Amino acid sequence: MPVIPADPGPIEIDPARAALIVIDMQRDFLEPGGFGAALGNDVSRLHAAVAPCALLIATAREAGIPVLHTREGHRPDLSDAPRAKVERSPPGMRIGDPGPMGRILVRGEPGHEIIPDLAPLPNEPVIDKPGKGAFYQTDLELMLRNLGADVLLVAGVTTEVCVHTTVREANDRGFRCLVLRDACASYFPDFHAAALAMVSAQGGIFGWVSDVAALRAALLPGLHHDSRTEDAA
Ligand code: TIU
Repeated sequence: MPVIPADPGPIEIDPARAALIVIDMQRDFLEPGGFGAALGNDVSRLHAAVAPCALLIATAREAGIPVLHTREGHRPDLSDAPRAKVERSPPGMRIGDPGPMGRILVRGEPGHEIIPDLAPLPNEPVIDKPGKGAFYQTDLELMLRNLGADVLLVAGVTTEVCVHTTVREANDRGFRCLVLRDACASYFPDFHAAALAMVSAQGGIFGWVSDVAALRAALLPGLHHDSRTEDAA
């Protein structure tokens, strides 16, 4: 059984009982003119997670681990968008307002799509969620129970908002969560670091934290080039 080095300690993962959840890697958060920018953020800060996410997704696919993608967004009539959330952005840049990628954070618009580098395969579920947590008002838990998953690999944006909320929701539902630090990103580097520290503190109060290379080496040992072996030879 693969064992992944992690904080606060190693975690054993059965690929047959695991699922990867990639959170909200959408144009609306990663590209200029979308929801993230409308909230006043420097969206370029999220780009560091793209290549690690791509390698993570490839690793899961190679290891036979189901990949699920989430998207944050609302119905075109905004009936599922709470007033408190809509009014958080300045007028003209609110959810539903027109922007360079279509109506901001609205399902079906170009900005709502997952970035092309991380496009889901046709057989991979995409879960549309109205909130920050991927379990709130979605069928994600039903899908995970049907898959027999009890451990979740979690990546995406932003670390302290949608990733954290989802990990907290999953932890309370009895899923073990392994967050891949380099496959997550935040508009605030300090918050990214603090959010990861909060997951693994107190003996792993919300879960475990590792990185994509460590996970890949454990799940796909045949593909792992181990320089230590070479050094010893
Ligand atoms: N604003 C921010 O950091 N995040 C969000 O609004 N949504 C997600 O994290 N996906």
